[in-house]
Amino acid sequence: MSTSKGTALITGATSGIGAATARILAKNGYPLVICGRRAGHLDALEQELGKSVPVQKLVFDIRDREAVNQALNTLSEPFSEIQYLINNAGNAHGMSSIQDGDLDDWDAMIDINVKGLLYVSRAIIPKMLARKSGHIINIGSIAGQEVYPRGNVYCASKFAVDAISKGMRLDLNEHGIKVTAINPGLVETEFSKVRFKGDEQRAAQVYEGMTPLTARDVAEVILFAIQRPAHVNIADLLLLPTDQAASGVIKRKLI
Ligand code: NDP
Ligand code: 8X3
Repeated sequence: MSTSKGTALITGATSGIGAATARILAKNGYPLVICGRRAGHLDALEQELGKSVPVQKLVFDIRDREAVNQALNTLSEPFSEIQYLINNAGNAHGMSSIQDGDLDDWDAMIDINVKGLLYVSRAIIPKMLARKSGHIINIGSIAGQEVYPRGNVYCASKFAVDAISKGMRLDLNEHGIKVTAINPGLVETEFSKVRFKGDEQRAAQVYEGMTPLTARDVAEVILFAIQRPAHVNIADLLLLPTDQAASGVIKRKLI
């Protein structure tokens, strides 16, 4: 199985936006490194996509710095030269007023959404620098552009992703590496189930009476960013459902 396309590494490929991105990139001939904690989900995705493109799966918790380095250092040809790094892994944990916040939830959001993204990036960037080529795509959020009630620490983690994307773009500019920030509004994935700790009813309320983005909608934009010519960089993009104008401004049909 040969392909002339660069390899893409996707964190959080076991569900939602990451899995949809893996599928669309495989369809377009990109070799893949798919990452996440749920080994069974990665096995199934590897089975599905491995028929079209070379696929390597890596099981690690992005919070664990040693595990990140160990996993990324095991990569061998054709997976060792990552051309596209898609920093997607992340979640919200809980939704409480700041005075009621759960410290474990806060740790999870900062450790996964911010520090995990940094650990993976720090491991991959040196090889991009050596080649003077690469493209980093960070999945931020509308929550990184505006703070909403009880979004506090999740919003802070996504504001951090926004700052990291901007910082990466400045520092990597002279090395010919592109940095893209894609900031979606409401996307129906496992996100709300994780945020509300498995409470499916509460999760469903988030999308009630409106049409959210699908993971595939976001994946299509990621593919579009990747497919731009070498001289074009989609730097920063806010992608909203038509029914959403701002975090708290959502057109809902009365049911
Ligand atoms: P999902 O819950 O469907 O996917 C989250 C992914 O992150 C999973 O693959 C999960 O894999 C991975 N992940 C979570 N924690 C860890 C960890 N500790 N180590 C490794 N991987 C981890 O949600 P989405 O697809 O919606 O979320 C993807 C990104 O999009 C996130 O960064 C999110 O903040 C962002 N986003 C989502 C929006 C939405 O409305 N859904 C809107 C804007 C941005 P596993 O559990 O197997 O480890
Ligand atoms: C996810 C979108 O509005 O639930 O980042 O925070 S939101």
